[in-house]
Amino acid sequence: MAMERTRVRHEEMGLDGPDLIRLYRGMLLTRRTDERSWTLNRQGKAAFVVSCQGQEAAQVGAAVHIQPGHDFVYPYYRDLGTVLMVGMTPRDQFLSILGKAEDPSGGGRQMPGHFSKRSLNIVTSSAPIGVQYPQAAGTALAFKMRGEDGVVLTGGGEASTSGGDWHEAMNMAGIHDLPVIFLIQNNAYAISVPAEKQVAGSIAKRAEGYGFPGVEVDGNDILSVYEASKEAFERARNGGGPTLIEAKTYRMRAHSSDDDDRRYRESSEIEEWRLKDPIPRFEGYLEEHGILDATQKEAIDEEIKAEVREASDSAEAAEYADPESIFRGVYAERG
Ligand SMILES: Cc1ncc(C[n+]2csc(CCOP(=O)(O)OP(=O)(O)O)c2C)c(N)n1
Ligand SMILES: [Mg+2]
Repeated sequence: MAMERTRVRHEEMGLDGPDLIRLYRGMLLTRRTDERSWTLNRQGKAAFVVSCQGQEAAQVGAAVHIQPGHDFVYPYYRDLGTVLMVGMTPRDQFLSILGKAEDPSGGGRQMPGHFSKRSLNIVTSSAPIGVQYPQAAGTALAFKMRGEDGVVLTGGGEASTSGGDWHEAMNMAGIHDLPVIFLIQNNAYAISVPAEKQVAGSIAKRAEGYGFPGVEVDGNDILSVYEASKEAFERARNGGGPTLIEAKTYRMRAHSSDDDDRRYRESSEIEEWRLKDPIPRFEGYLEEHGILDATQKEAIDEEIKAEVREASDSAEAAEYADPESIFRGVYAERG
């Protein structure tokens, strides 16, 4: 009797080798773009940057399910991996942090991390934490009223769930069974405030009170995020309503380029989490299953580094935003 080979984890999820490499490349492109952003900051060329290092799995594993230009995305400032996966480019990121006129997010006049690109239905967030949530629920309501099968992905950090906006949006989503996914990246800190001083109980379990499913996943394991998000997207697209996903992860860099995290956390804690870095962790999985070897890994990294370098050079060479444009979109212009 022929023994049937037991299917491995990714096969159970319907993923093959090329699918896994796509996820891997998404995370690596995010990491290299993020690293380059820090370099541009330290060189004095980019005034301010926000980093997503450590959170790539939580972002890429969910964003891969988005249908760009059809679904809507309401990201938060740390969602570089999300927006790159949906189709923004490393050049878009560099144009933004360098204040260049071509920046799609705000013509070089918007605070970095406030991602937007109209063609991809990526909607800019405002600076106050959590305002994206009611907007996302509203867009999901529009999809529902029009009878369209679009899905809205929104998210933020664990501290964004302490504000009223999040609860109001969760309630609306629950009442109207809206096609919206709340992806909370619980990265253990809100600037210097540890999660235990910010979050009461479990975030994931709060969904039950609003009448829809909530799941907690290992946010540093891309396959766990992928699987939970796949189910959430299918449910939303098929009229089954919202999902809350709490991805447990860790912010490996300081809050922003203006923050000194040595003042509120031990470097040993960061080192511990580095061992759970989602990228080497996924490399281990890919190697174990014969999908990636050392030579291929190096080739992919070289290719991505070259892409990022080129994007950075091209953004540096682009024109700065015209200072005269500062009031555009803010005040009415004289006719
Ligand atoms: C309403 C409001 N309060 C405070 C701030 C200042 N602020 C900016 S980011 C941040 C931390 C948010 O932490 P979290 O939601 O966990 O996201 P993370 O930065 O950790 O990814 C705070 C307090 C703000 N922008 N808006
Ligand atoms: Mg946080």
